[in-house]
Amino acid sequence: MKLAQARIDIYRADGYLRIPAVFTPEEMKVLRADCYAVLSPDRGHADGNVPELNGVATRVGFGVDLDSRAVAAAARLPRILGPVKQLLGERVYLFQTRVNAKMRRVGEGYPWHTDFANWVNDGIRRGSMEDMITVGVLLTESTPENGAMRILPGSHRHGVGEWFFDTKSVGYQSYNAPEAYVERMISETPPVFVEGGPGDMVLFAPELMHGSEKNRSDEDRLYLMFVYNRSDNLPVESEIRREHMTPYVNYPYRGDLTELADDAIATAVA
Ligand SMILES: O=C(O)CCC(=O)C(=O)O
Repeated sequence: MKLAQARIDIYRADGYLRIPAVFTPEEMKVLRADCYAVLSPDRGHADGNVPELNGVATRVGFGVDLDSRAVAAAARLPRILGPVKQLLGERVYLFQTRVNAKMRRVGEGYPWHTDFANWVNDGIRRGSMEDMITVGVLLTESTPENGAMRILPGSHRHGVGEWFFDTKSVGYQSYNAPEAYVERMISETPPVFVEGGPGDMVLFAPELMHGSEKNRSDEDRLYLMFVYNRSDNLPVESEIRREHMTPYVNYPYRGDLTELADDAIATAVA
């Protein structure tokens, strides 16, 4: 798949782009089942999972593709890699795969931040929208009540923004935006919820401000996230400034990605 110029223009102006109905219901069934399995302590790479601060559920499962052939295939589908290569260039690798789980009633939120404030501290030097991109696949409904991601459209134009080293909010080391900066940014651009249903996709830039509230509903909310980076923008080991609870935050394989066939999820599980 290739993005039409009008969609590229929206992405560049707003720092994000929603694309509805990218996956079929059958594909979603497979991906969702695999992602739930990854969130359980029985997964192959159980050291990829990070718990909620309250300890009652898994918050994020990293390295999802290591335990799911369907997810590994999804990350290489032309529907995703086509647009990613249009925006970043031909040589890209997977920087990170993760499931952001927000379990019913217990899944906590995320303070406002830009992802690149975190990744620059993981040794990545360049985080513009031409260098990196996150592709989020909605595995469930995403609503304000169940903790849909909120973003500030256009905020990527401020670059990585202000940040502080936060060891408290979420239970692991992260870099979040100071309150006064968030207030200033919100007064400039009102937040927008990333609402949608299973199979929808959202692309967003590393310098886009975003965050979310806890899940107050009786339904789980799950996103499957793929982060792509240009192959000439690898992390610089000597510039890593935070420690992780799991080895799979900076994805361990760095080979250039090539597209599979469009039915690769079905063939991965056949
Ligand atoms: O999953 C969410 O609600 C927010 C995700 C987020 O902020 C992130 O993964 O950087």
